[in-house]
Amino acid sequence: MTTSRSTTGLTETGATSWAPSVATAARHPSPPHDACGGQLTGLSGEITSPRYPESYPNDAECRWSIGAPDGGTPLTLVFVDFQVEGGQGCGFDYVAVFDGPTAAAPGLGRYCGSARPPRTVSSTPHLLVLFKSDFNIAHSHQRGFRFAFTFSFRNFSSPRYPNFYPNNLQCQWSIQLPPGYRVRIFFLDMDLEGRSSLTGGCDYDHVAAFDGGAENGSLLGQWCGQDSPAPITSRSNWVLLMLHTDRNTAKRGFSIAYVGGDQLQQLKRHHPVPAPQDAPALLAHG
Ligand SMILES: [Ca+2]
Ligand SMILES: [Ca+2]
Repeated sequence: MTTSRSTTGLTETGATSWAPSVATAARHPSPPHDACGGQLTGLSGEITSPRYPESYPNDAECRWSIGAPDGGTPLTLVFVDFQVEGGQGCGFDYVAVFDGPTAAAPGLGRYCGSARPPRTVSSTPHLLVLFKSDFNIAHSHQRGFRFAFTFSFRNFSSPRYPNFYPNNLQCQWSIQLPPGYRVRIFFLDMDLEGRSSLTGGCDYDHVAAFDGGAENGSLLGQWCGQDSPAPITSRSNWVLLMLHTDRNTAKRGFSIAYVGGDQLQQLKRHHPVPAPQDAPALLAHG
């Protein structure tokens, strides 16, 4: 059986924006090098550790306090890349997340090493992300981290994820937002059958994203194996994601999160973004 639904995820009053949340970050007074941290008041944005993806400095202490200026709904935090010096109890370098505007709030987790922290949802409209590094780095290169925050993440994954996906799939997910919005997609996990050794291409299993909501739209990218693409942003308000699998060799699949961004890049109002009514459409042919 075949079903097809489109998701209209955001309303016009739920304006989100990429640039303002970063542009309005007020930096703490800090040493001349590697300023970090700040008050983030946008509805969504992305942050990286100092010097990312080069090694972060020693003796760093960064505090990102994230929250909508007039309250709102819980925040979601997603780490899209993570590599911080590990150690027993994360005693050397670490990232800690607190469920409120300061480090006095309850801790939600303390992370180090190269395992990406889990998706975090606050119970208040505020989160504090604290990063500390000690006086040295045990191993040569630690690239640090990149995380995204928003009030409106949606996510989905391949069929049966994280178990092996079925063979002979032709799945599509249609992400449609109101006119004027763009779709920002974060790849949280990807494990598909690898490239062809003959052609070097994603000939067997692959996921592809098309701008414009149709297969004849412009290709935003095509991935396979253990690719870990940087986040992508559409030019239109409609993205079609397709998963193709061939007749043998299955893997874990993929997990993706997305959010809508306002093309005008102006944050006029600060309403929280209501959750979409429907999950993305899944079109699977057995
Ligand atoms: Ca260190
Ligand atoms: Ca396959």
